[in-house]
Amino acid sequence: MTPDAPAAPADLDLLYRDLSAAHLYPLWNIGRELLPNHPRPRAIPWLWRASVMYGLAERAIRAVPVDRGGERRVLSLGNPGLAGAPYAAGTLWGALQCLGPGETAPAHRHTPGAIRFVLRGTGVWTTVNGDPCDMEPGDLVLTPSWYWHDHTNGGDGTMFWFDGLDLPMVEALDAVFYEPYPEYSQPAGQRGQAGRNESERLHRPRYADGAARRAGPDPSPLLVYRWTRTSAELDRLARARRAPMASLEFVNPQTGASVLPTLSCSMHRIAPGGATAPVRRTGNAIFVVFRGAGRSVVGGQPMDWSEGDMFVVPSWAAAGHSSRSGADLFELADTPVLRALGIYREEVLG
Ligand code: GTQ
Ligand code: FE2
Repeated sequence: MTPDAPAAPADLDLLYRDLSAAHLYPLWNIGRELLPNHPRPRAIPWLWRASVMYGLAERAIRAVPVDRGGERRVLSLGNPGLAGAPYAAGTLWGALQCLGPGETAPAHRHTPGAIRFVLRGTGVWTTVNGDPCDMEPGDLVLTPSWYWHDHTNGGDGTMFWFDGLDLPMVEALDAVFYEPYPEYSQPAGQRGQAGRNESERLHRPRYADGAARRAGPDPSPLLVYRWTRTSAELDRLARARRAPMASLEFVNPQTGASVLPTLSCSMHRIAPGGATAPVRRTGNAIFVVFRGAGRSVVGGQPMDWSEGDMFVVPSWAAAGHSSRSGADLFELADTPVLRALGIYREEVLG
């Protein structure tokens, strides 16, 4: 087709005015930001220090009770690139949750799925769809989408753990549902009694060497992965590989897929003196330092971290990790979604 002569500027102005009034946008004026050559997440690489977070959490314990309405004493990681949204990255919620002795956070359920990675303290259990799961440092506890859950501190000290949720993702899909449990909490009995930690009686933990290659629609039927097993598996992988970093993914024991349809959980053990090649991947990730100290370079930005710190690796930002003394890092990512949609990519650099 031969194009007509270009329109006069006045005609164009009129066209744009009328398009705008009709709520239509000409793509040719929107430009390339709609389809950049590679992902350009608004979230930036960022680190939250334990030395800052724990002090504030202790103050929150003294100042704010846990009950219906607030539901949880949670400090959410807010990425400075996200204009005040309480999200660690565009797709991920990350937070530090704490519960004082004798406190119970009320039971509820929601379509966003959640994971807990335990950091400090003892004596808390999370009851997941009627199954009280005891929590100890290094344990991973799952609360899949629409499962009832409440947290009880039956011990005499404060307990802290990392929460990860797919909340921003489910919100972007306009699929958030929420419901309070009809009672304040689910029946759970006391610690040490029978009828608790049932999922562990029925299923054995399973780990993928490196990363799960598959996503699946079903959450893992095993609700708790214990640190002693995870750590032993990391030792085994470290001995077999002799790489700067041993990595495993917690997987569904029945299918080998990531633990939740939307979220993957991994553990990395950096060998003393180890330094990994930078890698970039599609999808966002939150890292939680469980043990040790070290440095990560994320999108060219060096971040020195130590125990309890949390940091974000936004999609497609290259990340390399190193540690002089050795370190254990927990990682939460949205990889299963990218894999399920056929848009996962990764690239090793350097
Ligand atoms: O523990 O149920 O960090 O519902 C955010 C929302 C934790 C929880 C969070 C939640 C929870
Ligand atoms: Fe919840």
